[in-house]
Amino acid sequence: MDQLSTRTLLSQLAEDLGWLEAHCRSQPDQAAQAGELRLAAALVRNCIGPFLDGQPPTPLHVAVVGGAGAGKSTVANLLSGVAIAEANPQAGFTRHPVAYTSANGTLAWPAHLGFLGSLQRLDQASPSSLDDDVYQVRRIPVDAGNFSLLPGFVVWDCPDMTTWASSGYVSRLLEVAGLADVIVYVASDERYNDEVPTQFLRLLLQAGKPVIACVVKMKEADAPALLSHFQNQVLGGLPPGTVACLPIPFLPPDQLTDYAGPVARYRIPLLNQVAVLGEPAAAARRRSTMAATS
Ligand SMILES: Nc1nc2c(ncn2[C@@H]2O[C@H](COP(=O)(O)OP(=O)(O)OP(=O)(O)O)[C@@H](O)[C@H]2O)c(=O)[nH]1
Ligand SMILES: [Mg+2]
Repeated sequence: MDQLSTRTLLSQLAEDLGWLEAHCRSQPDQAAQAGELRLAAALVRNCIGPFLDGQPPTPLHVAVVGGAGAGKSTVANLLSGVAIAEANPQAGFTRHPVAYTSANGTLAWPAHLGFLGSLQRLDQASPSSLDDDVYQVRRIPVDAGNFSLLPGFVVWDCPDMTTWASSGYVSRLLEVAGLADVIVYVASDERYNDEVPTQFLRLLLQAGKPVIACVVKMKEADAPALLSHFQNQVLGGLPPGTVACLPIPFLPPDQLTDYAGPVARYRIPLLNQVAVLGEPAAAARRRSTMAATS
């Protein structure tokens, strides 16, 4: 089959899934199915489509997801090695996906129409609290004194799925979840067992996404017990696919932005896990695509 007919068929499939999703949204008890269909359409648009289109495997995409205020933007900063994402005490602050990539890194976005669905790329810098169907890309300066982002990766800081308002923007999160080659799931000490983020994690695991779970904000002394509880109570009831479960205790504010300081103890294991999942890039992308089709 030539490339044009493959693209036409895939756009048709994504469109049909979108039609089914809209149908489910109009039924009071079909919200979960609507979410599954939205993710399926995102997998077709952003993962299967670019693969069949012969797009290069890099950059690989890391999506940071979790409940409102869990610490996603903080973890996106840890991954990036620079305090560039707006961490904010207001739960539900990040309202659209923001991609972080190193200034000299490759940024070969899939060229065909339909990439990231209805999300438009912002052409000027805006706060991540902008509540619109958009995404933005922020370049991390190479001389920012950071350890730089892992080469070949883009980190996506995503909105939540737990606030009342999130029903208006959860589709933005699902769009990037479909794109992701690696999921970093952030669970905070107080809310690690909440139902909504746990069901969302289940959906991603069912879709075959490899997950690195970060349990955050606990006292350092409580980390082993909390991690074991999270593994038993939460991960124990979910499909396999969580490749690592890492603690990131609550750090004093001044340590949070000193990426060479004590935070490196937590940052480096996280980077190592991401790097392992991306090696080699072509195999990682093939794995994402195979999982999306099964
Ligand atoms: N001091 C300190 N503050 C933290 C730590 N982790 C998270 N925070 C704070 O917790 C608040 C929420 O963190 P964010 O990273 O913004 O959480 P989020 O998941 O991105 O939140 P939303 O975008 O609102 O869903 C912010 O004020 C962070 O500065 C930590 O280890 N130490
Ligand atoms: Mg945030």
